[in-house]
Amino acid sequence: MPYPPNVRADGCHGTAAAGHRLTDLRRFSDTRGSLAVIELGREVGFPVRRVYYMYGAGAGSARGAHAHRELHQLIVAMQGSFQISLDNGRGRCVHRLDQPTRGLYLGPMVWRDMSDFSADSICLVLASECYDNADYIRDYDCFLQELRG
Ligand code: T46
Repeated sequence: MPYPPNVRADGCHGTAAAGHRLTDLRRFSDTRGSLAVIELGREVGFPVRRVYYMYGAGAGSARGAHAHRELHQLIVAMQGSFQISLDNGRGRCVHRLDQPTRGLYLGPMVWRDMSDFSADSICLVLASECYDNADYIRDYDCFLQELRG
């Protein structure tokens, strides 16, 4: 599945957690405020079949700790900020999402750990598939085995 044209690699080098990309969302700002756009074929390269969001993070909250076998996702910090650590079995990197105009694309087989949520954070996720528990790999050793399998 190709990346949309304006999606770029950032923050990580070489093989460090390949399978993800940061992308800048189009923004239209005027005296009324700002409007950001996520459109198929531009900011997102997969048809969106599901939208969910996380909010109300408590101090020390941690989420993720899994990878997906098939799922493609675009993650945006709509408000506030959080940290996301990525691992593709060959390299690792960490991003802090803190802008509503910055999206993080995650492809299949990337382990993610999310932490350090600000209390006001709202994390929006656009997903390529409906919820399927069988798509999750929640054991890190199994993740590595599947990568090498
Ligand atoms: C991911 C990270 C970034 C549903 O019933 N439907 C859904 O679409 C989702 C996403 C979750 N759930 C249920 C399953 C669990 O009982 O909501 C509960 C919490 O889900 P989970 O523990 O998977 O949440 P996170 O924040 O650890 O992970 C979520 C996504 O599940 C995952 O795909 O990549 O956000």
